[in-house]
Amino acid sequence: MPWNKEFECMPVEKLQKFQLEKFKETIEWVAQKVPFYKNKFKEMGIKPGDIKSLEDAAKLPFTIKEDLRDNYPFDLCAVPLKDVVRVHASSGTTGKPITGPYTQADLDQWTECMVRNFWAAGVRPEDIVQNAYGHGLFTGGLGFHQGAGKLGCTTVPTGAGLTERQITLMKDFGVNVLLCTPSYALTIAERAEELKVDVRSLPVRVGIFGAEPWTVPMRREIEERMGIKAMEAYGLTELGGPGVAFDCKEQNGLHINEDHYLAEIVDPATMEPLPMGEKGELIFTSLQRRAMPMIRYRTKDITSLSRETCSCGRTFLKMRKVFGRTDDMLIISGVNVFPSQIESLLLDLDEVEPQYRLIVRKKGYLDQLVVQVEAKREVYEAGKEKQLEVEGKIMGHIKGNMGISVEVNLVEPKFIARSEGKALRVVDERPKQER
Ligand code: DLL
Repeated sequence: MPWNKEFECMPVEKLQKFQLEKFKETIEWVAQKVPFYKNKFKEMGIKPGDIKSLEDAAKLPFTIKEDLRDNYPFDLCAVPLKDVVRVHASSGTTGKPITGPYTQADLDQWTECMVRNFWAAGVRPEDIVQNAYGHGLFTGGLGFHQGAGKLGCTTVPTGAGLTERQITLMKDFGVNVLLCTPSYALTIAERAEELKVDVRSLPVRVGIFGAEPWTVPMRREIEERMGIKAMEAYGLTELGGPGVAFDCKEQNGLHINEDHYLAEIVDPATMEPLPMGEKGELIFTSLQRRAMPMIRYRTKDITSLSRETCSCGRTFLKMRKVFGRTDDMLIISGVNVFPSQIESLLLDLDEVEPQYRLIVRKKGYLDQLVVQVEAKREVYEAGKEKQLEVEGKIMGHIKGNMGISVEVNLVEPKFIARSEGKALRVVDERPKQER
């Protein structure tokens, strides 16, 4: 069976018993093997034997990205390097990268999670899969590559970029499944339109997109333009990469691979656990990873969790689509603003392309948000008066829905650099010390 029905559909009580067993093993393992955790537990007066329930997670310290940076490259490793068979890394935008080492068992665990992701998205062994995630240190390329191979698909490892060649191969090979970031999917769709290739009439049927926040209207846009089902993948290097959570046919929340990851939601201001259903910061503890287990890792991703009976039969918790990252949150006129909110509003309007950037500037003491968005060709060519009218309409739409005043800067089609990986949505022009 390519998906793991035993675990994916396990009655919740039994699943939680399994989680507790693995949780205790992990705590014991890091307390013995990782000086960083050994010292932290000692400082807080925690002994592995104190962990008696899943709720006891709340007694444990959090792990943050800076801890990984401070312990770069391998000081959080729980195994000797001779037992590490692969290292991925994430570059980050500042400072040192963080590393993701794997034992062979970790790679097998990851591959299994990827197979679950593919299966739930409706991908089958006879499919031809084009993998346009970056191959290399980034976990997207190799993670999906392993899963597709294990499932028995025909894999085409194009990597990201060279968009025309992506389209040619998609057409020539009769590709059924496309893997890339949602923003790159949009780039591919747009380039195909320019080349007069009708992606909608090609055999490509499913996309599995992730690695960056994207809204439901963006999903619909991609589905419409490519004539595919746009499914989703979620994950992060610190926890092994994609495969942490995945979409099922409902496209209504991502199932978390709970036999491998214990999820919590906390209030990012107080760090107190929040009840099921409330929106906050997502925290994960890995349950079966050996090379670099993570205890209560702060993802900075904002979402909520729900335990519901899903029509797909899976009992795994669902996380809502990620709303944004705590570090992407802007405060404009005292209102918390996430780029995803602006994206949803822009996609409501027919006059603009789904290509935008948010520029944050300082005006006096206040932060000012400039929404730069591409006009549709016909709007742009209709002249200045029409452009001003559309800018006014966008301002009004944002003010009406979010209560904030923004400046709108309508730009010519193709003005904004196209993404091949994670799109750059926010450009912060404020002086560093004032952010
Ligand atoms: O982006 C792993 C990945 C590869 C996931 C391919 C899905 C597909 P990192 O580069 O370490 O790992 O970035 C992790 O990306 O904390 C989120 O902020 C964001 N992210 C990942 N998937 C999603 C998603 C990979 N589906 C960070 N929706 C995470 C929103 C996502 N944000």
